[in-house]
Amino acid sequence: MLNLILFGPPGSGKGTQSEKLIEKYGLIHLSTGNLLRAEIDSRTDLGLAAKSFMDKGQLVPDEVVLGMIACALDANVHANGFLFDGFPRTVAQAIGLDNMLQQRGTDIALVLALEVSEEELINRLVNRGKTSGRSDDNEEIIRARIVEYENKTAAVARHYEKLGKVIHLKGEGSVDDIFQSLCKHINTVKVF
Ligand code: B4P
Repeated sequence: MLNLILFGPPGSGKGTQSEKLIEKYGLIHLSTGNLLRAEIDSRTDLGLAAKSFMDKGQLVPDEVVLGMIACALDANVHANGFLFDGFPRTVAQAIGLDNMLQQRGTDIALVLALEVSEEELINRLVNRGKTSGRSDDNEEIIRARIVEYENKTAAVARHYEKLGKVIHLKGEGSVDDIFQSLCKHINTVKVF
C-alpha cells in the first residue's frame, strides 16, 4: 500500500494536485474538506454541525473527522493506497490516523508539504471565492483559516518530521511543475 499525506495551508494547492496524483498512482482520494462539504450538501446532522465551524474558518472537531476517515478506510479495504488531502489537521488527528493504519498493517510512506507565501494563499482563495460559491472563501474567513493552520495544523508536520517522513516542496509556480516535483519524491518510495 502507498499512503501519502498532501500537506499545506489552505489554498496551497492540495486539492488541485490531489486530482492529478490519484490518477497517476491509482490511489483513493480522501479529502476531509470534500467529505464534509458532501455532508453539508446532503443536510445530514454531521454536515450541519460541521458547517458552523467551517463558516467561521475553524477546524471541525477531531472525533468527527476521525470517524469519517475510519469509515472511508473500511469502505476501501482493497485499495492500492490512500492520498490524504487536508487531513490530518491536528496532532490528535495524526496520532489517530497512525493508529488506524497500524491496526490495518500499513503506515504513512511520505508527507508532501507544499509551501506558499501568505499573500499568494489569500490571492488564490479570494479569486476562487468569486466562482466557488464556498462561504469560507472570503478574505476575513481565509485569514482565520490561516491562523487556525498556524496554531493547530503546522505541528502535524513536526510530528511526521520526527519520523523522518516529511518532504518540503515549493507550492508556487505552474501546476504541472509542482506536480512533477511531487512525483519525483513519490517515485523514490513507490514500489513498482
Ligand atoms: P479544504 O477543503 O481542505 O480546503 P483548502 O484548505 O481550502 O484548500 P486546498 O489546499 O485544497 O487548495 P486548492 O487546491 O483548492 O478545507 C476547508 C475547511 O474544511 C477547513 O477550513 C476546515 O474548516 C474543514 N476541514 C477540512 N478538513 C478538516 C480536518 N481534517 N479537520 C478539521 N476540519 C477540517 O487551491 C486553492 C486555489 O488555488 C484554487 O482556486 C486553485 O485553482 C488555485 N491554485 C492551485 N494551485 C495553484 C498554482 N500552482 N498556481 C496558482 N493557483 C493555484
